[in-house]
Amino acid sequence: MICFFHKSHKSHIIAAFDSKKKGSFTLSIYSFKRLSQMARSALDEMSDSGAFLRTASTFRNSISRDPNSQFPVESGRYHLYISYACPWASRCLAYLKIKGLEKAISFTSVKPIWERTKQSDEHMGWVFPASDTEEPGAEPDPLNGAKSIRELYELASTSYTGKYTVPVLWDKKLKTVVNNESSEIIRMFNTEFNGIAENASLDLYPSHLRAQIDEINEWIYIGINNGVYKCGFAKKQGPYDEAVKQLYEALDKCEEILSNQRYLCGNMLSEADIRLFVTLIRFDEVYAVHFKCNKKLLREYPSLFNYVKDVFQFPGMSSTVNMEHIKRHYYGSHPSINPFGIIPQGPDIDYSSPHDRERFSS
Ligand SMILES: N[C@@H](CCC(=O)N[C@@H](CS)C(=O)NCC(=O)O)C(=O)O
Repeated sequence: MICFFHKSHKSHIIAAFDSKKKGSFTLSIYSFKRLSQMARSALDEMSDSGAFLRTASTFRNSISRDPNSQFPVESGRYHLYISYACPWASRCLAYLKIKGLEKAISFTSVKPIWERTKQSDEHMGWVFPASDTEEPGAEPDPLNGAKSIRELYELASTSYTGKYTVPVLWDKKLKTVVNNESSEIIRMFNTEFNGIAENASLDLYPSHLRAQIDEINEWIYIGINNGVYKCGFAKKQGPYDEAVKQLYEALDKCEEILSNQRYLCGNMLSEADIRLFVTLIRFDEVYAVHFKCNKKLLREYPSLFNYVKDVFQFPGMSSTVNMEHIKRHYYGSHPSINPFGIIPQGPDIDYSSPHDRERFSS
């Protein structure tokens, strides 16, 4: 789905174009009264029909191998701000680790639970700990001494009115946000840094698979990656029911593909797998309960469950999964869904246990 924004004086209009129904351009038009000052949090991204609608990212620059570009590849110049809780940020961290970019690109994780970002308003968002020891896994901002991700966006642009999301790819030299859209950051990490990446030969978006990866990404994004959020943030039964239907159709389709081959595009790991993994690893621990995705658990899909363990055990991947941050974030940061912030104890799955996926390797 592609969303087009029209900014009028009083409201934002979004026309949603569903590429699956070719030709039906104005599938739906939503009047965004509540978004008239732009969404400040995912919890506000709601259409009048009670469906969750994600707004587009704002900073869309690219790091390039071209030395004359605005953001050229340079070891040590860029920094990735993440939350271990966030699936979109985690896919960037996964690339950073599995491509061997740790020496070239530094990274910092924020605290898992959203807090007030300013005394002067009510905004709740990502904040840094005050010290290295306050929150294991999270660190104070080493570059700008910022207290929150919001502060970074405000440093980068005085006129920014969008959401204060992670990931943020930061340029230390120009002191600005290069890009805050994970689907673009992972593509840069895959190719642009190959001159300095320790694992440059790993190509997760090879030219012969690009069309297939793009096609798979689209229905997995709609049905699963964003689909779980549509289940969880729906404010009416109809949009929830529709999101659940799409989610389980997509999961069933993945199960079928993965019962015949090791990965989504055959027998090599690709971008499509990393994008699916970050949602599936959160599924039974969080989405099944918190987002009401409980028609079937991941553990009840034999191929998908073993596949998640397989990807988790790919060198570098397990270090990108901090289940404590994941659980504390979701259950602790959405009071409209879980008002008392109680964190369920289970199921505590061991993703490092043996899997059966090697049978597909030649
Ligand atoms: N399009 C963005 C989405 C990132 C995103 O939604 N991040 C969430 C965390 S999972 C966030 O930071 N939300 C802050 C908020 O909603 O205020 C991407 O893929 O990079």
